Amino acid sequence: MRKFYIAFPVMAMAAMIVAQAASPVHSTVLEYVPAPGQFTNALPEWEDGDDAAAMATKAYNYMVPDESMISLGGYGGYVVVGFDHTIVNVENVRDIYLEGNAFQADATSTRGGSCEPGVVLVAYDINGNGLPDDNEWFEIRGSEYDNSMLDYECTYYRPDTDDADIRWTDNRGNEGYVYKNVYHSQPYWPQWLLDQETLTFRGIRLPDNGVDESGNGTYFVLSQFDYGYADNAPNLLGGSWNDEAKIDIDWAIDLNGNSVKMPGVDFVKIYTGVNQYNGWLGECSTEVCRVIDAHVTREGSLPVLDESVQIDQSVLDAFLAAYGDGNTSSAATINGNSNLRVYLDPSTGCVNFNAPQGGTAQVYNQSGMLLYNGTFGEGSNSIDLSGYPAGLYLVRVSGTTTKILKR
Ligand SMILES: [Ca+2]
Ligand SMILES: [Ca+2]
Ligand SMILES: [Ca+2]
Ligand SMILES: [Ca+2]
Repeated sequence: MRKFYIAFPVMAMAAMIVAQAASPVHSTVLEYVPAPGQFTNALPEWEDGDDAAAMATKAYNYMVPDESMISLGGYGGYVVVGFDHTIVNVENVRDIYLEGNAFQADATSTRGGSCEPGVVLVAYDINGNGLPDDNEWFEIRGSEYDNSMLDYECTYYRPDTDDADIRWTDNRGNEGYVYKNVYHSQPYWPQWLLDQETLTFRGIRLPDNGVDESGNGTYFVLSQFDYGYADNAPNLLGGSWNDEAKIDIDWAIDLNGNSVKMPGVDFVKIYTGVNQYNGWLGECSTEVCRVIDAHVTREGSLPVLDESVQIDQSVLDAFLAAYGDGNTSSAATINGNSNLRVYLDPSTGCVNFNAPQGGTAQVYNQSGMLLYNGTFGEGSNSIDLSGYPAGLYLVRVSGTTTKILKR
């Protein structure tokens, strides 16, 4: 009898493991915050009473079971998805397949048609808490990084009525509108965020990619960028997953723009990267369908994960040594171009660095105001930020800038 009781749970567990085999497709939507747009409240549909959590669940249901799509609205609107396993960074291979609704138009000589590039960030769950923490995100450096506005910020203002155009301003002195159009009559402001007077999104702003090829506003072509974005290339090429719709985890960079070797990815964030209004087409808005681990043995609507792909332990060790433990609270970053490491010691409020030779250092606040300017000698140095309020600071040491987050 005893043997029976021991054997039974073992069998049950085996059955459970089969049922829970990892899926290459994202298993959850952690956050869905679209910017205002003509598909906001429609993809997915907002219904009376839906709050942020309900909308995240709807976003997941649209993307995965329905194999449909969600829209992120205008510039900055975003979605954060998670997986039931870590997507492995395989050397020299694109690792994550991003389904969107981009297509190539026939009537243009341009490479493009409807491409609405979304910027991609990836996170590895360094502290293992099952959530993407702020310091765990790294941006995928796409082909347009050098042509982009970095540290961009765009604020939308809640309209007085559902029919009013929605005004925005940015931190470069620009302003504009997300215009209401005749094709989409629902409110464009996320209805579960009506208690917010403004919505502010931060990131990089990609260059405009829409061109009115007709010259009279009747035919717009949204061109495709070379690589590194969501909703930027057709999903399929010759019936197979298009490599141009995939990203390589090796394109990840830190806040200095330096390359980061990540062992893998647990979370993906995508936001609309272009802030452009294209006439009757409306605002550029990234659409996202499924986010998929590209290491599969079978593509299609029921892709199968290639379980033989495993994390490179030496890459993981090096990554955790650089970004784990004490660094998790100080947002330290590593300059990949030299051995210079500039980091905040949270206990003293001092920024420390070890310099191979003397030079000059500056500290700026987030608005670009110079707070400190001085010289330093070879060896270990320290700049005291303890008197400054919490926030983001740019510390420039011999011409290399490090972002320091003071909590
Ligand atoms: Ca890779
Ligand atoms: Ca985490
Ligand atoms: Ca769109
Ligand atoms: Ca699109």
